[in-house]
Amino acid sequence: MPPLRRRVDTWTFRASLTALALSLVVPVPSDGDPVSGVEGLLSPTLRTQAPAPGEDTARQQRLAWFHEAKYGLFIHWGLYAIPAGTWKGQRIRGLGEWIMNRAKIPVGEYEQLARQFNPVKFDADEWVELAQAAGMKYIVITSKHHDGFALYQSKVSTYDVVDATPFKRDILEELAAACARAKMPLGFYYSQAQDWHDPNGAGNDWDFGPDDKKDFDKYLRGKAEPQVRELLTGYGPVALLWFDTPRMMNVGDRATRFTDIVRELQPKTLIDGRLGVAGDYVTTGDNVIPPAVQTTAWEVPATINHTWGYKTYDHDWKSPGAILFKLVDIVSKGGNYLLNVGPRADGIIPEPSQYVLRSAGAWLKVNGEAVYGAGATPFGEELGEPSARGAEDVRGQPLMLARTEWRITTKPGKLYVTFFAEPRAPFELPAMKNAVKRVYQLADGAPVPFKTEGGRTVLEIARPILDPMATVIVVEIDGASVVRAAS
Ligand code: JFZ
Repeated sequence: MPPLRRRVDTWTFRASLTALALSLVVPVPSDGDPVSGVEGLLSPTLRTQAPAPGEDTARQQRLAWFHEAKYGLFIHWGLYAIPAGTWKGQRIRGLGEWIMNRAKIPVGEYEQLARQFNPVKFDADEWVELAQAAGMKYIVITSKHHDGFALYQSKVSTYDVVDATPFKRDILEELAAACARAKMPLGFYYSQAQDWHDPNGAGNDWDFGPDDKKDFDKYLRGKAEPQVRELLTGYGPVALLWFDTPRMMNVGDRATRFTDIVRELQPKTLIDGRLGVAGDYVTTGDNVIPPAVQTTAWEVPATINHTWGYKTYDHDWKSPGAILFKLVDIVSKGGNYLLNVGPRADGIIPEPSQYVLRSAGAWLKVNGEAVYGAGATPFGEELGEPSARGAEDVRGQPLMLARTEWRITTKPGKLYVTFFAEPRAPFELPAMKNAVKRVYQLADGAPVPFKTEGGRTVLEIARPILDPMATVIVVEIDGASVVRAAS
């Protein structure tokens, strides 16, 4: 594996701080228009009430596989992969999958793309193989994005891959079969509110006028709800439904109608945090990693470059080391990482994103024990510290400065200390009451000498450090979990 150095993205941290600080007090825009600066806000559902007590146990059971999985593959694919960021010779700013909206492309023109959609190189088994090689434990694909085009055969609309394209193959059916063969949980992204193709769907004001003049429930009942039923009845077990941008969903029972459909048809299916009512877990803002441990289940949807849908000219890929730092950072705070690829119009996942995913996957093959099913840090000092000058952010919250040298993840009786840079020697763990039984390098089992000084465990980590990208040291302790001691 090439020892590419991680790049520390301080913007992520600052945005995430704001997100967490704000999430419970500040009204969040009803929509996540990703190009207008709302990145950094948690999805609105974090502000909604806690579920009923009985509901909580059912939810915990549904979430068991999700907590074990930790790392998933997001796939944004649709007609937008054809223009891939350029319309009539103009590069269109913003996200690739938003091109219809950003360029105000009339429905009649955009839907012509369907006639060109012929991804002859699409091979569902190859996509699943990539996810496996990447060490990812679930897949979520766009079944219908905001543009309204479905990647499967729908009976309530002909604007889908089987009825409207020369390809005529049901992509979700093929992917579901490949996932079933590989025992890979599969979930579907579904844009429940925005549908720029339907006259009554939210979001398309250039063809259909303002949203508040539309018969939005006609769209929900005529297209969105039946399509979600189709997804839950035609493709085997659905691991989760990933709703998004809940515009106009907080009226009456609009959001709970979807919850009811999901619970009725597949009670084990997870619901993400962007339906419009609380789902099974919290979805953070895109690419936003919270600054501290979160106790509710949560997931970060994230990009490797800066777009979800493929754009020919976005080459700013994060390195494997940057991805691994984010993954371990997220796991050490109790979350999941849903990392995106945007396949090209021919069905091939861009080579640079494959390289990043496979490289990180090679590391996970050796060090995955520190990630899968692992719990959050019992400490927190390693995550960051408040600015020494007492500075505050724009919202009056203490300004936190991220630390990025190491992270801790946990399993009963074990601490996994992952170093992203060679630590100072000797390295001191934060004080704890537990006795330390054994310390070793995860990758090769080599013992790490240690001693205890005034309640603090001091590790003598070999130099140069085993893997300069990320080295995991396992600390076996007495007792299942850390009992903190005054430092
Ligand atoms: C949404 C979509 O609009 C986008 O195309 C993509 O599918 C992404 C995963 O989700 O964009 C959002 C939604 C919510 C936030 C930001 C971007 N948010 O809450 O910060």
